[in-house]
Amino acid sequence: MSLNSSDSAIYSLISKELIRQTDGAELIASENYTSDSVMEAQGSILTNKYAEGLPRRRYYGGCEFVDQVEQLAIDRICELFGAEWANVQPHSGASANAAVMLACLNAGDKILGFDLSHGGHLTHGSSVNFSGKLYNPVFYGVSEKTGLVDMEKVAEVAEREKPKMIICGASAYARDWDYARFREIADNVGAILLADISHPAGLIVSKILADPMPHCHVVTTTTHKTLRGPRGGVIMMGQDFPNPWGKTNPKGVVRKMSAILDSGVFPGMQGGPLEHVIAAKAVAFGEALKPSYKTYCEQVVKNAQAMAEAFMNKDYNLISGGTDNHLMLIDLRNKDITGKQAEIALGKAEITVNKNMVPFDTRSPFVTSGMRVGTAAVTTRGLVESDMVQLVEWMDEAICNYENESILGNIAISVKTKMSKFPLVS
Ligand code: DSN
Repeated sequence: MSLNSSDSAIYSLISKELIRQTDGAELIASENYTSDSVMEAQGSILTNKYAEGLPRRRYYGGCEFVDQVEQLAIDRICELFGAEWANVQPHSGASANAAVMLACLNAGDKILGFDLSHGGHLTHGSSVNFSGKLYNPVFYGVSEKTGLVDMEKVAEVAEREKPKMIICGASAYARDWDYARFREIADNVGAILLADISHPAGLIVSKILADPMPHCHVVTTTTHKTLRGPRGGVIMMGQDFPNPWGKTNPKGVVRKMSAILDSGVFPGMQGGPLEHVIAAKAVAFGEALKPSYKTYCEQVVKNAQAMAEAFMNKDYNLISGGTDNHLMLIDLRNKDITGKQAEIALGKAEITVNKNMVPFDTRSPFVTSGMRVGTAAVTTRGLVESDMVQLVEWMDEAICNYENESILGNIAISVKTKMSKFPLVS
């Protein structure tokens, strides 16, 4: 029976969301549009299957096909990143980080992460998150002057605090990372180095940004941002290695890090893996292995740079003065508008962004002084540099007239007309 016949309420809401996604310009930096093939895999009968364990080592029968699905996902992500090992079961980036921390840390251990209010992520030690409640977080941030991660500060805090884990990576940072320097700092204090590359993952595999694999002990990512797959997470290692704590298995053999991380995911953090999502991940990884994906990622960055320049030409203050990746963080304080007001006004103009704290922000996370904008999704729709300039024109008009419903309505019509020329999925 079709969904429309069996549950018209949900069918109707999905239809409305389809129209919302089709009509608007999606500039939330962490979102993207998957292909029809990814959605077909995710919407498949694999959702019916329990498969606790790993390929060929399950706690349930009937896993012969999901074993092959999961192995393909593992093989493809390893090929994509040049990784020796991967676990594709984490349900999200947050779950991936939780599993790594569970595997590598004890409650109360110190972790050093990028401050959430400077662009970091909740799971890198925020006091309202498991990572800040179970572990003992200390932070580094950006320099107020340059907006760049202050590597001197990273080294200084690491030396002073001797964390067990150092986390590099962010949710709202427009620049590349010096993974080699982070590793040096981690080695100096005997810390495990975790890179969370959820945002720039696609740009890393496309060799546009620096590669964390040779430098970081463990790498996590989501699969749905620049990677353009289904919502989910992955854990990887460039090279598997014996655990530094000398943990042994029941036979007295020192366990590999891969075994410890695998058990951090299951049974540590999760139960049955979502094999339908893992199938969709495999499809997305297959797509990312094609040359056309690299072309897409190159366009994402060209679009971000065109958009950054257009904003700066209109006197917008971009943290760090530009972007190396797919996103920019904009301090709106010189425009006399809060992040919250900008998000609402742009929403009325059919342009979706998120309000975001900026470094040294004095407003709360519910109000904020900034907004974060990204180009991954609109690039999937087919927009190019000249379209970015047009979008900035409209965003600026909306921000300057954020209380004028009629102007916002007119911009919405222009945005819809434009976006109607760019089909949603392929
Ligand atoms: N919510 C994601 C983002 O927007 O970056 C991170 O979890």
